[in-house]
Amino acid sequence: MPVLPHPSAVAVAVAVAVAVAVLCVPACDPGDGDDAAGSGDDAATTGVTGGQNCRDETRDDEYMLGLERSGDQLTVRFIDAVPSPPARFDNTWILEILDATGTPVDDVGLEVEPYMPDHMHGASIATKVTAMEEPGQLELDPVNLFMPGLWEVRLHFTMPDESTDEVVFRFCVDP
Ligand SMILES: [Cu+2]
Repeated sequence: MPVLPHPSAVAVAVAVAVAVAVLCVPACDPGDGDDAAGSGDDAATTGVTGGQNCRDETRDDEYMLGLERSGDQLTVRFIDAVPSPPARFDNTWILEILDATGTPVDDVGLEVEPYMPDHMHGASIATKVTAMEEPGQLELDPVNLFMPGLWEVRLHFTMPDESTDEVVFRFCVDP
């Protein structure tokens, strides 16, 4: 008998949570004037959804030409990005791959994995990687960032000796 109230209490709590989540969609708009209540809702919603608002995103890289990120062995540098900065849907990037001494590297394999950490999904459109004439430069096309929010573009490298390295760029794309 004492067990009965618990499931119904849980059901009520879930129903309230769902109602709050639904109500939060318009209420969490950054234009909402109620700062005290609004900012709390914004923070919670941004964490869960990955953020509809890149202005508030702090985990992303600040895009610029020459932006570099390194793995254990390799450094990757942006030579070009179209569009610039990276944006929603299809992107074309030219990246330069450098070894630890800063020398361009040509003989690496690269698999590109766009991933949304907040939603735990990738992109279904595969990125084609083409070697450019310039030493160490690769064209990635398309890098498909189809959904607004924070994307990690994970670059999985395979070295000639079969060892692997990973370099990650993080970009938030607006709707
Ligand atoms: Cu997503």
